[in-house]
Amino acid sequence: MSDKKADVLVWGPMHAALTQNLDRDFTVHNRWEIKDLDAWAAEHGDKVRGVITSGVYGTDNALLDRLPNLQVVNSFGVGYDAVDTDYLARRGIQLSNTPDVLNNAVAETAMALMLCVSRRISQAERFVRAGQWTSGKFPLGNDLCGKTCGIVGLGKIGKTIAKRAAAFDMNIAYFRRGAPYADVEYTHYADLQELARASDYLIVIVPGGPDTQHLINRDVLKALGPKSYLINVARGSVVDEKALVASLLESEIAGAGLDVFEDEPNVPAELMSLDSVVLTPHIGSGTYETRQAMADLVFANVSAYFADGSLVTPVQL
Ligand code: 8YV
Repeated sequence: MSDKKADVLVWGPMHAALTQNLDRDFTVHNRWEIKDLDAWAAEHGDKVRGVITSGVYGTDNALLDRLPNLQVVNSFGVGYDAVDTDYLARRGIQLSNTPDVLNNAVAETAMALMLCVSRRISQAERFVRAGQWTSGKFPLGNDLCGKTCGIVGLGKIGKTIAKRAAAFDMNIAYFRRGAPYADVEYTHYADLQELARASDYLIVIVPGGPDTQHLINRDVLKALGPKSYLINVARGSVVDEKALVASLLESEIAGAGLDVFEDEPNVPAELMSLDSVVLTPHIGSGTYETRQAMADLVFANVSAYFADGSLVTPVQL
């Protein structure tokens, strides 16, 4: 099985450490540098045994069809909704992701957005930079302390957020269809609108994909209410962005902190114009430490696969 110089296709530019390791140990084809993919596939497609991609790049079945000997896809990121897992399963292709190593960074991003919207940090900075402090007062914000943090998706990242929010003396509640989790004492809601109604901050951290498409719709936003905030650190697809824009324009909710969008990197112009919204460019896992750990974990998966056919963090397809 050991095949250190196996041909791998890298979908898009990657973390420098990962690029260096791949270049050293594998025969790398960089998809974004290939001028004529059709001609490339005709010449090299049958040699490629691995694909390295990310949660953002995903894959495309038409190109994977041209790789008849593909065995494994290694993805940089915990979410893999941009990869067609049914297609991989049908072809017996394995998949790995990078769980756990980014829990802290994404949870910190959620806390940052929650603090930013509640204390109007971005708006306050714009105020100072525009020289407005000398001629006016800045509006007050809200405490997090004593408020309810509603978590939609109490998985590993959701639990990490819960711990941090609890340290800010917030009440923690979560949505889960059916029974509550046995291992947590947070308040459980089996109904999403009820959780929204009870929440001052509704944090979205469920996986993307068809099961959660537009889970946060206009009704959920209306239930959240005019004094409460939406925070999305999951996937843009989970929130109906048109409904969110309408809710914000109608002041049905107080504001939103958004790290992800339906059509990244395009952000609706209406969101850009609202002071009640904080916008970040999908930086949830974007710290030096976490991206290094993700790069190392992707490489550990690629190396293990081509050494003995195993994966360190396989996705069950
Ligand atoms: C991206 C993410 O994958 O882990 C995820 O699911 O969304 C992010 O960590 C990463 O930014 C891709 O470069």
